[in-house]
Amino acid sequence: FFDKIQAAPADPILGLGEAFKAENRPEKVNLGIGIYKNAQGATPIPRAVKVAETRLLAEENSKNYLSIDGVAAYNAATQILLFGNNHEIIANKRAKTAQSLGGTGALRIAAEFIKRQTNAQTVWISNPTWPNHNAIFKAVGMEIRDYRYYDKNTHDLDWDGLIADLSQAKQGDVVLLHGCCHNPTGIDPTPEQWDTLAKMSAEKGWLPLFDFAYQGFANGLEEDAYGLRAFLKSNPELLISSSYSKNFGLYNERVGAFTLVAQNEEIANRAFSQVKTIIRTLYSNPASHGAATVAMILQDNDLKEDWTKELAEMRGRIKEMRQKFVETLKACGATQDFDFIVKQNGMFSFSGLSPEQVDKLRDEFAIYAVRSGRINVAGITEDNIQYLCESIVKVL
Ligand code: PLP
Ligand code: TYF
Repeated sequence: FFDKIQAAPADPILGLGEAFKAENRPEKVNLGIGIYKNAQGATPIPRAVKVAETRLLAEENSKNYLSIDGVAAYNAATQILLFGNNHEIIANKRAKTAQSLGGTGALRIAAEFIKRQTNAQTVWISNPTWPNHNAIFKAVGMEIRDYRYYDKNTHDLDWDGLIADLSQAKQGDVVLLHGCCHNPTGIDPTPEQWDTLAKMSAEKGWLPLFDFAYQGFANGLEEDAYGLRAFLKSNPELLISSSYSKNFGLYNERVGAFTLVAQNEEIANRAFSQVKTIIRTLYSNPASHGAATVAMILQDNDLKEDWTKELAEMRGRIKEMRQKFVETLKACGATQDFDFIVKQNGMFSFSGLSPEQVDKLRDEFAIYAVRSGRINVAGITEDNIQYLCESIVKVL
């Protein structure tokens, strides 16, 4: 049965992690995979998570199955993070949320739901994007079109290209948007641009799908929801994938959520019954621990406050490293202008390094980055920044 099977290519980002682990040179620096790292280069468990986990362990008295859509309090808390307190959608019960296996799991639920239950044939995805976006929609057999996003020359959003390409999206097409902290470019639309896109979507009749994997990493939990909330004003239906891997540091607990917003409660319930059928045939019901942890934090004022504070610390460290990175590159003699790096949001920066320069950084200096030139700014520390910048300037 198996002898004719061809080997699959490695995931371009996860594969890099394996290579980094096997790297023996002690000066090695990992700017590849998108995980947060603190000033010591560690990926910590947030304080509030540790407290909640300890409490859960003491209080938990059954391992009974969760329902298909997971922990109810978690799903409710997810809607508050997305829409804001007291939003009309929550009062009118127009949204339904299912706990999922990370943001990836939520995207897969979304793709299955779109393919099986709507007439959409085509999904528009930014170019570039997180590689799994294309892979997931290809897996369910949808047609993928890309829209321009990044302007190499200005290191900024290619707004004209984006509008020109999305003008071709037809009524009923799905348009995938990064909620904030676009992966891999770090460039997000401005509030005015979000407003324009939201209006365009409503006029054209797209089905927007928001991928929200970095809420709180750009400017704050509320601020980062601007784009989504702009869309909610004029688009009665949309889909959202949430991930708590980064903002709660719960990567390996696999916590995310799929949310469906409909015109009214009756439609939302009917559509959501099909979502539950999809989940049932994928994994039946989700695991409890990560979602119970998030729910406990978001329902407890003190824990929530401490988590929000720690998230602000993470965001602040990344911003500080962006600034230092640009300054140190200059001090090391870089002649190019890298000021654009300071303006980008979240963990990632499109550095402008070519695939050949990235290869050279790895081969000659044990510095690992994605070949697209994407670097994880959170991987920069006081200890490695000088070596990193000297090496980059040599490669340039
Ligand atoms: N969407 C984007 C844009 C991401 O960068 C990631 C990365 O982790 C995900 C979704 C998936 O997140 P998760 O690890 O929760 O599956
Ligand atoms: O882009 C990143 O680095 C993160 C982590 O298949 C990631 O989003 C990368 C690849 C992948 C899953 C997660």
